Amino acid sequence: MPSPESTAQAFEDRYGRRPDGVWSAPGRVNLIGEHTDYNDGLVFPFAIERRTWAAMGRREDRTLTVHSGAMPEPAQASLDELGPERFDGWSAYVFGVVWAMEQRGVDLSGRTGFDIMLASDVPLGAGLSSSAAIECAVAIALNDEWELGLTRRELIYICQLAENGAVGAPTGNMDQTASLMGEAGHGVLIDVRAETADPVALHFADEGLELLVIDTRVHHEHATGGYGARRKSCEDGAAAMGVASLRDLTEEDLPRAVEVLDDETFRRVKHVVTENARVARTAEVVANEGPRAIGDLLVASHASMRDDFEISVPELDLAVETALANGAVGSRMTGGGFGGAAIALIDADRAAEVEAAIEAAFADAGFTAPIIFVVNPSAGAHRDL
Ligand code: GAF
Repeated sequence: MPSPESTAQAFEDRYGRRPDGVWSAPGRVNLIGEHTDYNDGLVFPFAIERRTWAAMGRREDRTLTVHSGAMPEPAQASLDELGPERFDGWSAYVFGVVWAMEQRGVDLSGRTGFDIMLASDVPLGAGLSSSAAIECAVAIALNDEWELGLTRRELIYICQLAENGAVGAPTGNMDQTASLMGEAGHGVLIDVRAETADPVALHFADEGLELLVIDTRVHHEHATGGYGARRKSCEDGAAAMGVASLRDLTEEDLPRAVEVLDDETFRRVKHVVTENARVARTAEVVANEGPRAIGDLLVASHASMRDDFEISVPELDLAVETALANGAVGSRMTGGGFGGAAIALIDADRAAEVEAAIEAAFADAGFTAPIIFVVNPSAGAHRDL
């Protein structure tokens, strides 16, 4: 497993000098609130202990370089020639942040470049936000190195712009918000429209609970495919209902929506509207009754994604069904869908049993073996060294 010190050492081995510092940002699990963020809605994720570390050192010229143990080739760019069309593959997550800073008003003239060494233990393509972890680690590192004084809120928008404009994935900003605003032992209750991100205590262990992640290893891609199509359906649904965004609708509007919208658009809209209500309810229930009481909300969220938003896959459904059949308090797919991971809230003393049951069910179905691990609400992005 990488650490701040091992990342600093890797930087030194590669560049022949110590880095100026090491910064890190976490991946996230979304407890509830899927595809609500780009609809100005409510989301309730938490930062996890798996992180991306960025060891950074300033250079004297205007060159930017990035190395990563996970990637065979290093990448290079120049502060004089930044633009999404110049970024190749994974380096867009790094150089895209610099480009996005410039787009949002940071003056790059007179600044010098940097070298970066990245290391990460956030699984790639598992729906745990490995991309936001890179963006946010690089953003907070540059904020310090260039003494920009940008707020976390501004860094959220910069990292989202990197994702949308440089990587080309039309996402909302849940992942960047969770990574930058997460706190140990807390979820982050996000209201995208109000631009708030409030910590809510999430003490699973106090109630003898654990949150399992079941990585189905079905890879997904948000820059192409279904994610953008779902976003477009939501925008079409809002326009047909005469509102600026689906956040303007409540469950009381659904009888009118069923009249106005075609069946598919209605079901997309219904998911978002009911999911916003489930997020608000989950935050209330967690605060008043504790996490053991949120199981039914998680299960209803999964059903809505499976049947109405149609972003689940058989592996995710099997993980959720098997977890529930083996006593999970609640379970749902997490993240953008079309693959990735499910979560299951379980009694800690049943963890081995639930894991074994899911592994056996996947083997019986002929699916690739899942990777299952426990996550805890953890600290957001920060400087380590
Ligand atoms: C992905 C996106 F990046 C988020 O912005 C969010 O829309 C999520 O899918 C679905 O809730 O993680």
